[in-house]
Parts: sequence; C-alpha cells; structure tokens
Amino acid sequence: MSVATACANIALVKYWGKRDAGLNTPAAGSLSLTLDSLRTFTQVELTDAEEDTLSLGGKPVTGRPVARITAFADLVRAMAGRKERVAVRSQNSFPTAAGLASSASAFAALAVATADAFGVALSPKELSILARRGSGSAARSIFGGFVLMHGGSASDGQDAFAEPLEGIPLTFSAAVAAARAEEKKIGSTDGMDLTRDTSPYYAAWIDCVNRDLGTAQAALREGDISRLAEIVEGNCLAMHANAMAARPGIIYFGPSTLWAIQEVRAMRAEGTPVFFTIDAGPHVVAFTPPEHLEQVAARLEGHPEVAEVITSPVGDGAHLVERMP
Ligand code: 2P0
Repeated sequence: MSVATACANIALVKYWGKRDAGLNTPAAGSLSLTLDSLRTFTQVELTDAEEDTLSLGGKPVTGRPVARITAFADLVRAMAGRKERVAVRSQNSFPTAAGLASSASAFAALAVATADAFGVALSPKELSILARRGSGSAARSIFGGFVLMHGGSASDGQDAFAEPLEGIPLTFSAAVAAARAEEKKIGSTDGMDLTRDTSPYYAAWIDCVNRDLGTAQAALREGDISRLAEIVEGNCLAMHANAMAARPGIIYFGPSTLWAIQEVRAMRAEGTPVFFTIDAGPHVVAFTPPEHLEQVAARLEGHPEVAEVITSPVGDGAHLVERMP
C-alpha cells in the first residue's frame, strides 16, 4: 500500500487549450505557484478485484471518475507489466464545498502513489509526464514553489513536462476568496475544447501565453512585483476574454468575482503589493508577500457571496507519506 500527498497549484500564466487530447499535451506552456493549504492525500492499494475502485473523502464513487482512474492506472500497469487492480482512497485537506477541488493535486498524488504501489521508479520529470496524462495542471503539482510547464512539440508528449523554477527572489502567499457558488458549470476540459473550436481569439491567446511566459519569468527573476502583477492579471483576463468569446460564451465569473478584482486593485492603488488571478470558476486568488497576507485576506471577506477566504503559504512537491491523515 502506498500513500502520497500533493498540493494544488494556481497558474500565473495559464493553460487553456490542448495540442493532443489523447496524450493530454497543452497547446502552450504555463507557470504556476504550488499552494500548501490546498492538499490531497491519496492511498493506492493493489487488489485482485475485478475493477478499480475509488473513494473520495470516505465516500465510494462510481462512473466517470473511476473510468479516469482506470485509464490512468492502465498507464502504470503497462509500465510495470502487471495486472492488479487498484483501490484508491483520496481526501482533500480543504473544504470541497467551496468548489475548489482540484484535479491537479489529485492526479499528482495519484501518480506518485500508483507508481510506488506498482514498484515503478520514475524521475520527477517522468512523474510530471505521467501526472499530465491524468490532468494537465497535475504535471505542475509534482513540484513545489514556482513551476514552469513546457508545452513541448514532440508527438509522443515526452517534452511536455514541468520543472521547478529555482532562485526566484520573491515569495508569495495566497488568499483565495472562495465564492458561495456551486459546482463548475462547464469543466476545464470541455471549456478548453469549446474555446479552441469556436473563439475568434484563440490563436491570439496562444501568442499571448508564449509572450507572457517569457516576461513573467523575467519579472520573477528581477523581483519586479509591479511588472508581474500586470502580466498575471493580463494573462488571466485574456484567458477569460477568450473563453467568454467562445460560442456559447463561457462565463466563470460570479457575483463576488468583479468585486474581489476591484478590491485587489484598490489595495494595490493604496500601496499594498497584491495581484489577482481567476481559474475556471468564480473564486479570486490574491497573491501577496506573506507580511501582507492577513490584511489582504481580511479585506476579501467583505462580500456576502464570499463564503470564506482560504489563506496559504507556498506548497512543496508531491511525495510519499507514511499513512493517510
Ligand atoms: C491552469 N486551468 O493553468 C488553468 C487555468 C484552469 C484555468 O489547468 O483537461 O483540470 O484535465 O488537462 O488540468 C485546469 O485544467 O485540465 C487548468 P485537463 P485541468 O491552471
């Protein structure tokens, strides 16, 4: 039996579009920060049962999530030349009610635990490639801190992997303004495909990501928070503009989203180094140096549609642990 943990990550330069659906390669690279407070623990046990099984937060799950586990475990079974089924138990350390459940932490933890359970020794790069097959953003959660995902161009997907960015002279904590809403209306995979197929801005978006990857890394290395804020917010808004321009348009923002954007910008105008990003949902994530976290988090609590503000320091990479918590 093998148990692993992994953290979610939030992209500063976003992944929104696939190159190859079968290998789950991204159309461009991305850049993220791993967050400690959004953590998954996953236990993998090999069994002689007929089927793979999955429980999430102690509740048995059937259907599509199990099919994804089976497709993923098949990759590791093929590497190991073994046939056992897996019994997977997974739980998140954060409130799933907030709608923040992340496939990134889930598949990163699953990659580490499944490889270990089948006795397959993989390098961090190989684990990142494996995790990507489960979910694109999971490739980044193999690593802690700032992480760069390479979009790659190879037809076998072997150059689409993440690696940590070392030597960055900045540290950020995150305040996540978790909106009261709701399950996601349209999942990331479907949203990306619809955007690629119907948005008139899609090609410009990919160009934008390729530019932002270079400038964001330069801003990080120079410790230039103002420049980084401009790039990260611009990249996030470009992703959403691109998705909104799909047909039918995809709108992830909720009632508290614009309010939180304005609060973050107001705080910045008042002199606090803080900037926002938003994923495929209504929650606004504010990044700020740790000494400003408390003040930023308190300010983001002030909207009736914000259920809670989850704060987090930087997280570490996916790794094995002794047992489930
Ligand atoms: C990101 N997101 O870069 C972007 C920004 C959501 C918005 O990566 O289809 O669940 O499983 O590879 O990893 C979410 O996409 O997509 C995501 P799949 P995934 O974080």
